[in-house]
Amino acid sequence: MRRRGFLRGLGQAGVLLGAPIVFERFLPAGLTPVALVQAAQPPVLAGKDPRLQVLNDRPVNVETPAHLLDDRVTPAKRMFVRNNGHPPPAVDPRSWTLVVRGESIRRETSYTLDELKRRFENVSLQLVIECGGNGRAEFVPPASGNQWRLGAVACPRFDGIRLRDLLDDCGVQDDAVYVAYRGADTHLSGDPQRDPISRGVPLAKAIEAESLVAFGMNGEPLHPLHGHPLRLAIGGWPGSVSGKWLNELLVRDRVHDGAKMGGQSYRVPCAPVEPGEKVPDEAMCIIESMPVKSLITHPQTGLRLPLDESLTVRGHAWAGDLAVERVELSIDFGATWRAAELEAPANRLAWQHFSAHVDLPQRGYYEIWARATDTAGVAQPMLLPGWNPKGYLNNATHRVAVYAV
Ligand SMILES: Nc1nc2c(c(=O)[nH]1)N[C@H]1C(S)=C(S)[C@@H](COP(=O)(O)O)O[C@H]1N2
Ligand SMILES: [Mo]
Repeated sequence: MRRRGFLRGLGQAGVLLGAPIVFERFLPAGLTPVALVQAAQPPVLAGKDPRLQVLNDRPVNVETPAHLLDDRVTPAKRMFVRNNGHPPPAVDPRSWTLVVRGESIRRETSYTLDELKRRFENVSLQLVIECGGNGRAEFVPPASGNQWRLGAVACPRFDGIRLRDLLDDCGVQDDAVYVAYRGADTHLSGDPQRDPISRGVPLAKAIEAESLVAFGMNGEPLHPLHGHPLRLAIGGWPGSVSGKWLNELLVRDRVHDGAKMGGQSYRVPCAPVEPGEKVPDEAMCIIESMPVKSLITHPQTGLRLPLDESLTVRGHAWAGDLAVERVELSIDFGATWRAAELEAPANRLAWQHFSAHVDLPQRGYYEIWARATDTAGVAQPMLLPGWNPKGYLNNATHRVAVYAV
């Protein structure tokens, strides 16, 4: 029943299948189109690499296997998708408006997309968007929610304007504390009064030069699943602050209290807890900067490599609001480490590429481990970081299996 509502009512089937269902009126109630039945074949998402892994189709949540994140700039077709509700049906960018309002705004103002593009300086920046729950699948005891493994992270180049230029245009009052978003997606319950998600960042983060209101990605309009025609792109913080299908900005005189700001959402215990412990809401703190992390994007785990062939290891590393100072690799389960070549980021809050040549001494099974250290001297943990009820912030070292044959 609910699935039928999802397919019929909200026109998402087109997005999922990549084509309208021509005889949709004859589709029996409750019958899922076979192309969407995971067991039969992976669902096809329009414009997406078919090798992405679908974790959930209601709402749509899709992750990218690590080896498909090898591009320096993540193409839209390989970017993970994290939806909390149902995306709006096809939108007309010409009639789209963004309203800026809230207790701490001087002049409530509405802009068309065209006005945003014409009136403010256009900038393009590569920014890391990583879901706060990336890596959740590894927590023990398990945490509920999408069982993301490694691939809820991407670093595309966003095209847009600076959020601060827009805020300046409306005038921010001295009592402003937080800048929050609302989007045009709808709550899973179908209740139009409820936002699927409405989060934000403190004013200081909102007015950083890298906090963007983006109308494009990699030189193209945003993909429908990534927020077309407008989204926030705020690097280094949990992806949930980068609101998609953006149609409202709220300049608040308090910490924003929208959907998924409170309770246990995107919050971790303010002080460490025992695995499995119940933590009261008052003892949970909002996640801000994401922790230092790295991902090996080549080779693909499980590689079988002739012993006489040299192995190139490649990947990316990022560190929330900070930069990455070094990346080290180990082929002996962490007994010894060797520095990899590490490049500077394309811009602040972009990920950094690393590479190294690795020689495997004899035939057999190896694991390549990667460990990044940020500019504050904090390194990734070898095993799981602090357990937390919702399974956020897993930045354990990435391990890739290689067989020398
Ligand atoms: N309007 C809206 N914005 C949203 C979301 C959403 O469900 N609705 N999901 C958020 C979360 S939790 C993440 S991790 C990022 C994911 O961005 P992507 O789907 O473009 O990869 O979008 C964020 N912005
Ligand atoms: Mo997320």
